[in-house]
Amino acid sequence: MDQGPGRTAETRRRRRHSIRRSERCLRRARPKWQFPRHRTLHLVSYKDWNNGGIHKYEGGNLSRLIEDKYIRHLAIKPDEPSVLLATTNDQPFHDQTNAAGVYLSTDGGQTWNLENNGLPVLRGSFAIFNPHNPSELVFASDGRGFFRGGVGQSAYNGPHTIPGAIECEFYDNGGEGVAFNEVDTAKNGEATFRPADGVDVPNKANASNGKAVGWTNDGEWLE
Ligand SMILES: [Ca+2]
Ligand SMILES: [Ca+2]
Ligand SMILES: [Ca+2]
Repeated sequence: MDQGPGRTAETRRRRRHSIRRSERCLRRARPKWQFPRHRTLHLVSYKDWNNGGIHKYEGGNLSRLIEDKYIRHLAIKPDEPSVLLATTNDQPFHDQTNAAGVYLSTDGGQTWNLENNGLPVLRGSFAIFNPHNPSELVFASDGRGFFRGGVGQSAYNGPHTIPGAIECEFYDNGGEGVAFNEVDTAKNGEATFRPADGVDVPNKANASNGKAVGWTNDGEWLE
């Protein structure tokens, strides 16, 4: 049906307006996403026969942290980025799985240990740090349900040399009930220092390292 010259002109005007509006939106949405060279990225390469494992991209360089090609998932401890948790998986039709279980590194991926104690199956979809309690691990097995565990105790900012002075605020990694016990679970003092822990660490100009442990109550301890 002939819509007449007026309708056609109106249609063209609307189309031009629509195109201009789209262009304005695109200009606004033009990506400002840049890839800073100082950004650290971890990459999991699953079942890559030549390059399988976990790679780290940092400062423009790519390095492989571990070569197990059955690593399926990686988690980074939110409050301690040097603590890494890697889950392995393999097809369940194998009589004997090639998955090795769960790897844990506390030194940024330089060394790894298998932490499979208590796990009835080595295949897993993922293991993560509980966001509400980063010292607790949650393992999602492939076929046997979920399991909870804990990150072992390890030196914070260590290893430390003895004899020598060790700052109280450098108590061990491991969390509540493992490396320390806090009666007042709220965090007093410097909120950004080891923020996941309830240990109270005020900034003090006259304290060694500029920090101390304060607000101690009966029954509280740290290691
Ligand atoms: Ca506290
Ligand atoms: Ca101190
Ligand atoms: Ca306290």
